[in-house]
Amino acid sequence: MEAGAAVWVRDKQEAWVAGTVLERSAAGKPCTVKIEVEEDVSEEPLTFTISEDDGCELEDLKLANEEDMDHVEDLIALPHLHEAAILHSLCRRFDRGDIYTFTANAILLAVNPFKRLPIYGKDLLTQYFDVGCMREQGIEPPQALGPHVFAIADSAYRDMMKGIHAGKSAGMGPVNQSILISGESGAGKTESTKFVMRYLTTVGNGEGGVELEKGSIMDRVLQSNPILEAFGNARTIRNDNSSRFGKFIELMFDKRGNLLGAGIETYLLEKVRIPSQAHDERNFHIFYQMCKGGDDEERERWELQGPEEYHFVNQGDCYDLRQVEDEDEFVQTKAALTTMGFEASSIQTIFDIMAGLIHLGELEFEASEEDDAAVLFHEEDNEDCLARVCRLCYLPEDGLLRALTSKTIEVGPRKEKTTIKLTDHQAYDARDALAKAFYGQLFNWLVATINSHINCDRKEVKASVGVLDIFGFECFEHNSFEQLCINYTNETLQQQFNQFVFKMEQKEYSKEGIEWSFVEFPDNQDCLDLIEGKKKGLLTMLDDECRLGIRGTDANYFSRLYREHGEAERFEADSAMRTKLCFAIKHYAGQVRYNVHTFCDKNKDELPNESDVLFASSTNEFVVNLFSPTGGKKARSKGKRPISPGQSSTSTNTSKKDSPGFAGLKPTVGTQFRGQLHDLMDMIRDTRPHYIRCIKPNDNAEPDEVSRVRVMEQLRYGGVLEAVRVARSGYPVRLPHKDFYVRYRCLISLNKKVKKSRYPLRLKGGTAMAQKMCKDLVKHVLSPAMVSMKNIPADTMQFGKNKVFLRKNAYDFLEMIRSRRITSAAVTLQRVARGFV
Ligand code: AD9
Ligand code: MG
Repeated sequence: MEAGAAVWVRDKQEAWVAGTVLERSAAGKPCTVKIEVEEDVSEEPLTFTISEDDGCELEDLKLANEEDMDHVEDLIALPHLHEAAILHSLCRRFDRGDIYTFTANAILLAVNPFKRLPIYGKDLLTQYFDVGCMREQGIEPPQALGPHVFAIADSAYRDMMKGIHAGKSAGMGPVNQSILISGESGAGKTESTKFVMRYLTTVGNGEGGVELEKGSIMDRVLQSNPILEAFGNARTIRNDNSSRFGKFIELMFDKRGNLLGAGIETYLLEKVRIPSQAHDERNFHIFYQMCKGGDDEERERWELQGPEEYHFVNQGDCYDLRQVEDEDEFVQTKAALTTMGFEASSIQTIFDIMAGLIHLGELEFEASEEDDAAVLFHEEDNEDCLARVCRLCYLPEDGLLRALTSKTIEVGPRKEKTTIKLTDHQAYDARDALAKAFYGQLFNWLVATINSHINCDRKEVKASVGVLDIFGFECFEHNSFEQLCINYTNETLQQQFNQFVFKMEQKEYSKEGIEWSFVEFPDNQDCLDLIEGKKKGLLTMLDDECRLGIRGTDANYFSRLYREHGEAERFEADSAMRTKLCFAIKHYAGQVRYNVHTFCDKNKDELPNESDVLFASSTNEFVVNLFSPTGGKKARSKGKRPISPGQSSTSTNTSKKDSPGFAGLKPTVGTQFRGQLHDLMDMIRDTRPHYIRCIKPNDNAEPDEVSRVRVMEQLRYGGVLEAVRVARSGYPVRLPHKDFYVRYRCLISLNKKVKKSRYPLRLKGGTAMAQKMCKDLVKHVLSPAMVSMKNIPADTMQFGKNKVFLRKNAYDFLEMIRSRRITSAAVTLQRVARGFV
């Protein structure tokens, strides 16, 4: 390292700080570095020793890039590529308002600005589309547009269109695309999803331009967002608008790229939020919207006052959101339901039931003096309340009271049915379970109905773009079964990313015999095995415990877990944790401590067993259908959908692969969820993935504030550095030899000296022959053109056993000149046809 060289020095508070080498050093000799603390005030110079082998790649000291390189739009272009350089680049760009940065075009890093930026308007959207069109036609756009969420949506759309035009056999990769959005809670996944959807619905609007007609399929697809957010999002301490369910939206297009419709699959709604919320958190938005936003008539009908009054919505002691007013949101929710095509009577029933659930939380019980059985507390008040709940939920009063205070069990060898009374504690549990089940079924029905309104005829569909917005990684002070499932999802997604970016690349290169230096990547397979392993995974062991019925307990489960996994690398449970029935998992994104209390109940997710009879006796057909075994089917009748709405949430669906948790009984939540996740991953495997990795710059949701340590953590556990390395050293495009030859043979005229007859239209012979012809074509035509026209070196293409591997720049160049060639040939043909030539 030369004296005066700019460097980065590892730092606890700032992650990396800038410094300058004071004295020239040689390998093995000490190197003195002066750190630039604010305003160039220097502390004591720090001394580093550089060993023979390390060169400048010391653990705590890295060479900095020149200043003008800090703003690169694609991290691949960073000359010195390490964590410090990536972090610095992202932070400098963020300071300038450039929140988006590419990694090899296929991964977009998005740093949440926590403020509205003027970068999502119609004009800019159109510009991204126009630039995409120009590039497709081989025209260099007059102005370059930077990395953007619209750019990644555009490239997914264009890859899909290329696939449609080329057909599957042409080796262009899968036709269907997916955009996988990941990041911590509050990092910006849902916002990004909405921008992607806006882009795709707009460009899929055919002749219609950027204005979406009210009630059109595009408009309806977009209106699914406010509905799902009202019923499925809530304020948490991490995010005011936190998604409490995961979703995969598949947008379907015809052969011309027009949007035909969409299908939505949802995952694991956090129903436990209905009866209880942590401090500073809220229940689902819809309850506050109704309490605050209903007009006089509605409030009278619902008998609702402010949300402070009700147990189910006041436990977090938090009633407002920082950036939006619930009253305004309610107007939007209602408008969205109408645009979507929900009938007025259904909308009224949904809101009635919501209000009924709020009142259900007010029902209180006490132990009767005679036999300790649960009876209504303060009978008069609670009888009014019971009547109110029953009016709004369309349930018979005696039936509801019976379902909350008694249960039927089978006794004796003949399994005779007998009814026993519940204690007051059990009555409260029954109340809460009923509220969760009601809400969960209603959410399922909403998703199913939305699906039926945005559905399309599958016969017309040529390809799709799927967008995945899953709940972000979570680590609270108290983490339960929900967090385990959420973090399990994120592990699965991270593994998909690893598999695509690292494992598959490396496998493919060695299979094809491509020269390539291998990159280490953070593998999380062992963590997934711990959670979902078939025999002894956490979820399987939980199912085993639940199978024991009342003999299965959380404490037993914990003991078995500890016996089985106590020594596992990813598992931890020291004695202090064990006394509290806690264990920790070392996730890819950090260690999370879970408490197994309530795991069994949550996994079983049982309804009070009187409730079947209760719901069947409802005076309202809607409620009866909601809980009938075929509930939600009505919404399905409109046509075929790729995703069945019955599968749209936790409680109704089973995977095609996994057998139910217990033979003959309702599958457990864990089993269903694992099945759903596996199905999702199977589906994604058949697509070409595009990634958006959202980054949260600080934990306070503050604009213009960056915690470098937090950003670095997210870069590190997301494997961003390794992904950049792989992308830079890798060959993202690969075409089978024959396809490569057929595709680029049209460029032989670039070299006038080459005899056309040497390159026949069709290739005869086997793979070896095809490889030889491709090598010839590259050597004599393509490489010389690349070098002379764009200064692209020849090693940007390599020949594998079956395929030609291309770096991104080589591929872009070839595509550009090929498009030009095809366009000019078409013009000549037209001129000939019109008699001009
Ligand atoms: V969670 O896992 O559902 O809890 P998300 O979905 O990752 O989380 P979300 O998209 O809801 O986070 O973003 C959190 C908040 O950040 C939003 O409510 C906005 O206030 C803010 N945000 C995110 N992205 C942008 C953006 N591109 N521009 C402006 C943004 N604000
Ligand atoms: Mg979200």
